[in-house]
Amino acid sequence: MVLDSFMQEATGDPSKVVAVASADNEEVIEAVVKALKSKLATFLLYGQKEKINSFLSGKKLDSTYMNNIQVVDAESVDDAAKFAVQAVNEGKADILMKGMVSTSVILKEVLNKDYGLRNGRLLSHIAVFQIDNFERLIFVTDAAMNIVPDIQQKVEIINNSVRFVRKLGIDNPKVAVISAVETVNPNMSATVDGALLSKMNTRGQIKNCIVDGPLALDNAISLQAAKLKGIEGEVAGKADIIMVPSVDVGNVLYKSLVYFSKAKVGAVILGAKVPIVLTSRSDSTESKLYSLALAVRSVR
Ligand code: COD
Repeated sequence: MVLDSFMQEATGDPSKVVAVASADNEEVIEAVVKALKSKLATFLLYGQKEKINSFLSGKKLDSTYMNNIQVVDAESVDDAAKFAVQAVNEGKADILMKGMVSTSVILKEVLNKDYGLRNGRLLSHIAVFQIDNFERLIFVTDAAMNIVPDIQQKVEIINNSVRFVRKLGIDNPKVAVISAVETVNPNMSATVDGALLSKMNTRGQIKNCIVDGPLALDNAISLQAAKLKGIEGEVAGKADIIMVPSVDVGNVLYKSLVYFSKAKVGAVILGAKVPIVLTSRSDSTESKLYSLALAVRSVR
């Protein structure tokens, strides 16, 4: 399974509508245009209308594509985020995408009690990595939303990720709850949570997946490392989902994979009324497209 296969599955039927918060930026328009050309979705673009139109006119799109774009003027970045979230709430769009707006600004709009996109569940982030010379996709959660989740939030983060991964075709994903070590140390809360989550899974409190923890990253993803340490079980060395203890750990893992390993990545926020594409401003066009494809694929 590779990210391009999700891309292929998501293209060709542009029936889903994406509301983009703050689209007045060349890189964002670049991704939108590529998505339009591969018939991934149609777009509602919020931001400074003149700027958006001038970027679009530079792309010389014919009317077939222009008919699939609507530009809505928003004076400020905050307004663009608010209008895009409201559009989703009113059923005008199926997916929300972050443009040139900061993560916290868009997330605060998403969490707004009056017009936000809460669905009674915890919202959490998942990133899907395709890593050269590594045989399977690796899912990392939560690298962007929940700062230091407690045990109940970790249960919800696992549930969100399992629901998502199952939609992509992995029926019984292996979830590694990672920490710096693979033994329980009462002074390291991530190890204690790992053991609890693992037990909750064997007792049926977390379903549709196999959870093991605590595991260190090496023995979660490498069978050889797991064997060397004498760690057995269905997850050690074979993890699909890496659940990190905090946003700091997740963010460093995300950026290490992208910058050191040149991994390909797509990412979405789960648990809201609709999937939210929350790539960072520095992410490549390719990464924005993979994220859109994952979002489209998960609502089909
Ligand atoms: N899911 C559902 N509801 C939530 C969540 C969540 N993950 N987080 C908060 N809420 C609800 C709370 O229950 C409350 O009702 C309301 O939202 C406000 O909660 P606060 O006061 O904790 O939330 P904020 O607005 O101060 O912060 C929420 C953020 C998501 C902005 C905050 O958690 C954050 O800054 N996260 C990290 C974002 C980031 O910088 N990522 C790294 C780079 S990509």
